[in-house]
Formats: sequence, structure tokens, C-alpha cells
Amino acid sequence: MFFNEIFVYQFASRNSHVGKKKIGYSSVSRELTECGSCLDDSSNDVQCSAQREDKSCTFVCVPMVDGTPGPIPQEHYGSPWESSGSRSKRVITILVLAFIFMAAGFLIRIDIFPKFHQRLQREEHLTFDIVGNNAILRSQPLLYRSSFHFQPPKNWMNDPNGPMYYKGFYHIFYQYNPGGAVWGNLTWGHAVSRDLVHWRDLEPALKPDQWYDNGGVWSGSVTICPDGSPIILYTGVADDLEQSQNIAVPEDLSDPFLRRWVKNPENPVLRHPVGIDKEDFRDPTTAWQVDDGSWRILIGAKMERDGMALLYKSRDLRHWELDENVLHTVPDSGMWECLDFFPIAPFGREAFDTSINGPNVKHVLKVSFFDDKHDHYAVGTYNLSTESFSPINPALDIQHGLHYDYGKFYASKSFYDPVKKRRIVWGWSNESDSEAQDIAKGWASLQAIPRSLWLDTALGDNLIQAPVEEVDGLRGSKVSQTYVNMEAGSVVKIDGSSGGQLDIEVTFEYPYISKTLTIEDNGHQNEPFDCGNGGSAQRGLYGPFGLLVLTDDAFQEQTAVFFYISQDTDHHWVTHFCSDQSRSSLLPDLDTTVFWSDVRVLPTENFLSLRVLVDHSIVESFVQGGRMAITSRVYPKEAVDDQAHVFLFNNGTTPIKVRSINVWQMQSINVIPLV
Ligand code: DQQ
Repeated sequence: MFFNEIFVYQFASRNSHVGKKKIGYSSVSRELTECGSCLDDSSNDVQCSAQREDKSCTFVCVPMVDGTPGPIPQEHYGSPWESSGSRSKRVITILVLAFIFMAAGFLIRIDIFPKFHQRLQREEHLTFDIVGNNAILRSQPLLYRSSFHFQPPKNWMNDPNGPMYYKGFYHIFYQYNPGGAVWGNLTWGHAVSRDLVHWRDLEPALKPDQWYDNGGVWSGSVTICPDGSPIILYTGVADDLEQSQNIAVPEDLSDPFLRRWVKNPENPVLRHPVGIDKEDFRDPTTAWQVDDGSWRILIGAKMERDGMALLYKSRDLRHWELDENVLHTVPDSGMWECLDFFPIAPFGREAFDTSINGPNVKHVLKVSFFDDKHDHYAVGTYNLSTESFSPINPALDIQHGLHYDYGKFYASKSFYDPVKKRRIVWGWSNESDSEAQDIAKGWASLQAIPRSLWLDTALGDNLIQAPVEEVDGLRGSKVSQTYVNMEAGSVVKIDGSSGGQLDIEVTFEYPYISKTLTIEDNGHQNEPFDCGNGGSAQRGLYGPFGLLVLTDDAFQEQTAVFFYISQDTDHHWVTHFCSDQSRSSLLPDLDTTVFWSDVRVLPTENFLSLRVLVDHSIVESFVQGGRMAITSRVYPKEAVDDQAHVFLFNNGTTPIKVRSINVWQMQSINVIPLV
């Protein structure tokens, strides 16, 4: 039997060891991995035991040959989870080689660094300076491509995954089918941006290539570890449809694009628990760290028909235990997908990083309901001792009402932007056309404009959403009008506002409503208002009034986004906002749903405000300062580009005053394909 000379090294941090101790057996020692793990490489060949102290790990590994101890095999050091011993050897080798190379370069007067710098500059230039594929000729297949929303150069995309900021770049990953314009073969597409506006699409970060994810690399999140390195947690789907949770880490942390990711050899790190079907266990959240240093994640699940947020605990992000409590559950709500859970400041727009908690901190729980394809949320408190979430306003719990968006916006995912100290949410905007049309277009789905999120302090239980401020930088020429009187049944064209790429802001005066009016005056004869029942063609006392966008001069095609104020059956006047896809196009086979919901208007607010981003096939409306939002997808045939106009309209029977309207032409962004 052979024994190596044996030392145990203790590491205080990634790169510095604090001492070594001779103990008598072959050993491998290791610092804590990025997120505090003592990662054990035990196998049939090597048996290790790990001891985790406060900030360091000690491994004692006994190499096994035919069941007896032997020398440590070299390949044991080769994985991305390598010991710092092998890492430092490699660093020394690289430094020596670099020195020899530089000395040789100096001797033969090769100008190494200027060339290197030129290359870097060219990369930068490539990243953001060339004309993007979205801006090229808008011939038929491109007619409905967006010009300032993110979409990959071709093919199918759905959920946003693991958004983050790393070394000067915003990253977005997304569910992507490299093989076509329909859902399937899911990989993690990947793009980077300096400004959340212009993008460079990269090669997919994760592909289905392991037994546990051969059926698809599904949604997940990124957690930024305390040392700044990111770690992906994602759902893998096996051939037998089992959903499991898995880890991947960057191969090279010095690459700000993080182009290559390595799956953990110990995947899957989480299998579905007893009582949860193998097909109902997915979409891990970003992890958050609590006071004792341990981590938490949520995973979406259902038991029978009850949707729930399963809570898992870990000391190292790799070994997880199911908590006896579920964080939250709603009977009969169906499968919960793509959960998001984050803290929010009680005042102001400045956001908190995901692990912040305390007496003044509120939390947002967002659940994507598989059954109705909407992102429901509630503002509440997270009680760490009971590991539970309770909504501030029980009447606004997850199942009741608040959605990020009442239209086409799903599977959203937020992240904390450390640069501007804000929380940004991305959401998937699916198509309203048919699968056959998507195949003909060669692409399907957009990401909605990234939105900043903060608490609506006036209400305390509601969020405000606004396009990230960087979008304002795309505004070009502008037309404005102020104090426009809209008589009953009138339509006013906004000259100079034609085109398919617009940012529109409009403010209406809230109409005076006499207290003596009855529900009959309102014309609804005790029927509760339903915007789906005729859309903008309904006629009441106060509404519909608003905007027609992507509308041709003959009004054959029009997308109406509008307010409608009506008295409900308990005699309260309620303001509604609707986005009507039903008259948007002369083309067949489109989803013609009218999306709508109530708008919460404070007694002190004597106005109604609306901001609409129009981008060829997407109409994204932010209402009352961002208190609610609705996204529609439309495909006009005639009302395109310079045949697409903007009108103010009032189809109600009471005159309405417009305080102001501003319409900006929007510039196209660059989405540079991988070259
Ligand atoms: N999309 C992913 C799932 C997720 C669903 C698969 C939500 O992980 O639950 O593409 O749209």
C-alpha cells in the first residue's frame, strides 16, 4: 500500500490558504466554492470526507484501488470543480508561459498589446455599432418583426430565463428552439447588452445533452453568489418527462459574455418530492440567503389541483432539503410556473437585492398560472420564522386579481440591477397568430420591453411598472398637442404620428361624474361591464375614449386602447382599461381577444394617463403611471409603416378633455446575430 505525504490545507477564501497540517493520509483540500459549498468529488475511486468550518472546507480523500487506499488519480483534479491546488499550479504555468511569450515578443519587437487592444475594440464596435437585423427591409416575412423589442434573429422563443448583470453587461437567457419557429427542443438562448436596448445574440448557453435534460432545458434563474460569480439553477426534462433541478456554472469567469457554461457533474441536484408528480415540479427561483448564511429557493408545483410554492433550504446551493412548510399555496389554482420572489422597498424606486429582509421590507410573490396564462402577483411580508408569505391585503392574494399585465405577458422573471439599484422584470409576449403563420414568418414571440418595478406607495399593495429609462433614448422626432376637446363620438387624427414604431404619452382629464347618476343612465341595465362584449364599439356615458393605433385612414384596421368608466352593480363608478385586438387586422386566423381590467384611480387623481409603446406587432400599454399594464399582439395588413396612424377617439356620449398628447418616432435597436 502507498500513501502520499499527507497535508490538509485550510482556505480562508478562494485564493489564499491559511495553513497546512500533516495528518497522515492522502488528501485533497479545497476552499469553499463560489456559493459556500464543500463540493465533494467522492466516487468509486476516491472517498472524501468534507468538514465545513465557518469560511472554509477541509477534504480528506482516500484514493481507493480495488477497495483499498492508493495514490490519488490525476484526472481527479480536472473538473471545473477542481481543487485550488491544481488551479494554482495551472495559474503558475500560465504566468510562466505568458512571461516567456512577452519576453520573446519584446525581443523580436512584435507589438502584441496594440493588436490585442484593436481586437477588443473591434469586438465592442461589433457589439453595438452595426445596423441590426431588425432594421433591414420590412418585406413580408419581416413585416411583424419588432424594431425595438428583443427577439433572436430567427426561430421560437418563450420564457425569459436568468436575467442578470455581470462585468459590464446585462444578460438575458431565453427558452429557445434552435430548430424552428414552434415550441420544442428547448435550449437556453443567450444575449448580452450594455444598455438593455441593443443586444448581441450569442450561442445557446445550455443545450439538452444529458439524460436529465434530453427532453429540454426548461426555465430557471441565476443567483449571484457573494463572490460575484453567477450560478444557474434550471429545470431539466428527461426523456421520460421527469422534471428535475440542475446547476450550471460559467467555464470562464473572466469572460464578461459568459459564453460557456458547465453542468454540474452531480446533477440533478433536486428530484421531485413524494406527492408531487414528476411532471409538476419546475422553474427554480433565484436563491436568497438568510441571516444564518443558508439559502432558500422556491419551485413551482401542484398537488391535485392545488398550485404551490415549494420551499427548499441549502447551505451550499447544491444540497437541498424540502422545508416542511410550503411558502404559499392556493386551492384549485392549477400548476404554478416560473415563480419569482423578491424584496421591495417601502418607499421610492430604489430596489433591494434579492437576499434583503427586515422589518420595513415587503416582498412580492409572482406566480405564472398555467391555467390562465397570466402572471399573478401579491405584495406581502415574508416571515422567516414561519417560512411563509402573507399578502398585505388578503383581498389581493395571488388568485384574486393583480396581474403584471392583463394581456400577452407571461413567465416573467426579474433581477436586481446593481448598477442603477433597480429591479427589472422581463416577460414573454406570445404571438396572436397561428402556428402556420409563425412557421411562414420563421420566428415566434418577443420579450416585452424590460420594465422597472417599484411599490406603488399611494396604495401600498400594488406595483408600478415602467419601461426602463434607457428606452427613452430611442425617442426621435416628436409631435405634440395640448388641450384637445373630444366631443361625443369624435375622432381626431394626430398628424405627423404615422409609422409602426412609436412611443405615445397621453393624459385625459377625469370626467366630472354627478352623484345622482344611476346605473340605468350608464346604459348597462344592471349588467356588470364587460369590455369583451363589443370592445371599443360599446357606447356608454364615459367611454370608450382613448387611442386608435396602427390604424389606416379608412378605419378598416384599428387597435383601440381605451378607458371606460361605468357604474357597477353596487353603485360604485369603476374605471376600466381595455386593449382591443378584435379589429386590428383584416387577416384571418388571429386571436381577437379584448384584454381588459379595472384601473385603480385615487380620489386625488383628477386625470387618467396612458403610455403606449407601438412596435409593428406589439402594443404595450402602461396605465395610470404604470399601475396596470396590458400588452396586445396584432398583425395589420393595411395599417403598416407609413399607412399606420394614431387617432384620439371618444365613442362615449359625454365630451372628454385631453390635457396633452406626445408621440415620438422610435429608432430601431441592433440585435447583432452571432457571427
Ligand atoms: N415554459 C418552460 C417551463 C415553464 C413554462 C418550458 C412556462 O419551464 O414552466 O418552455 O411558460
